[in-house]
Amino acid sequence: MPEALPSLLLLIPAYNEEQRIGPVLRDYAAYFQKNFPGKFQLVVILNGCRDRTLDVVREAGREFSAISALDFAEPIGKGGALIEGLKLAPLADLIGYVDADGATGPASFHDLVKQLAATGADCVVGSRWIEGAVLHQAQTGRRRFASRCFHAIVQGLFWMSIRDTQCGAKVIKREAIEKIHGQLRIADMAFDINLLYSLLRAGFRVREVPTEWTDKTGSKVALGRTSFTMLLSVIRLRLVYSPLRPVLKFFAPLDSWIYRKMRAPVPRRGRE
Ligand SMILES: Nc1nc2c(ncn2[C@@H]2O[C@H](COP(=O)(O)OP(=O)(O)O)[C@@H](O)[C@H]2O)c(=O)[nH]1
Ligand SMILES: [Mg+2]
Repeated sequence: MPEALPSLLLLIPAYNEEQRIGPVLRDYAAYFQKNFPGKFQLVVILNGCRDRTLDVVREAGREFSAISALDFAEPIGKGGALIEGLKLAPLADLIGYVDADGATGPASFHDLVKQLAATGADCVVGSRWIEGAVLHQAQTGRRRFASRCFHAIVQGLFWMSIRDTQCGAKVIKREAIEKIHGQLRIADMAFDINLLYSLLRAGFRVREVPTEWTDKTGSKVALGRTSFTMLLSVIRLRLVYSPLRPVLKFFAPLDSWIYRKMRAPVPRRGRE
């Protein structure tokens, strides 16, 4: 009997993306309909959008049946949206995610999927910071500087040796997601560190491969506030995996207060 073709679930977290997401959804759906032999599903995960993002996604869904939306009223953040989206892992063999602005094009994302099969890794991370990466439009100087400071801190705390943990394009095998999902708790932009560290701790192989990137205007990142909460989140995550873990409970009220003050999504309680 011939082996069944692998199926792919692509998640796109979206917050107030009415301006950027429409063409991206159509490009992805058309590309994968034409070029991907297995079943393809694209789920946009929205939360608390104050614009017409949901209508834009539904319009695209009427044109392409592969597209659907999950909408949450609460401000669960990009990480929270992905934690919810990853609960759909049983729907497919491979689960990936990209940003709503099309910074990673469909062919570049498809390349990550191919690399997963070619390298035998459990997770493939698109990277803008290793040799071979093609930056059609690089991030701004301030963002690149912040990115390298963050990388140095993350490397000092977790020793993962992944140069670009923050690129919005990743693809992971279903079994790996199912195994580590209970450890996902970071709801802000530092979510990726939580995901990657959990995968590595569980013994899964994470492979960083060069990708193509076209930075887009209209970023949702307020650099100062976002960097501060990301820093808080990675320190918090380090404590979760240390003998000092009980201290977190003691500081929980203060912790939640700071996240709220920063208008950032409060970390969840992990299930493990
Ligand atoms: N669901 C959800 N998605 C978010 C939130 N904040 C950002 N995103 C999405 O995360 C992705 C990356 O955001 P973007 O502004 O492009 O970040 P940048 O490219 O790093 O500046 C986009 O798809 C955003 O719509 C949020 O609070 N909730
Ligand atoms: Mg972007």
